[in-house]
Amino acid sequence: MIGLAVAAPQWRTIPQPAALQALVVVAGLAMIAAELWWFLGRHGGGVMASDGEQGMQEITITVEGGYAPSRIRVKAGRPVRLRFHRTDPSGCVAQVIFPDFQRTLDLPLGATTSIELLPSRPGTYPFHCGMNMVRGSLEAE
Ligand SMILES: [Cu+2]
Repeated sequence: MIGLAVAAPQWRTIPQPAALQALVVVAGLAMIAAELWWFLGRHGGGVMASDGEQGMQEITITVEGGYAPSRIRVKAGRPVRLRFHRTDPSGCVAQVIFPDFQRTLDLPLGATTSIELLPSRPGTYPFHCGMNMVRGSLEAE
């Protein structure tokens, strides 16, 4: 029976005031809500692409931590040129994928890279980084 002597408990419960417990719970829930909003929510109403030459709709998207703007509104049935300007060194955003168009675009750091797409029908066409963590959408109306 060696080593089974009663040792002092390593953990003891320190009671906290109910108000403090409630505050921790509320703060935690608020952070979860903020995180869901950040990753899943729709931020703002989207930015309209501007009209360029020969009916081309154009917009420049800055790639820095995310896509800015991330929601791009265009008119359906007309070509769109998206110019991605990547300033974010993270390899995460080195590639942008357009699943509905079966297109992939490599984004060299510090450069602006364009892609032309034709959203033939109204709808929302998502795009995302290579790991599907950074997301945006093309909304054709
Ligand atoms: Cu990524």
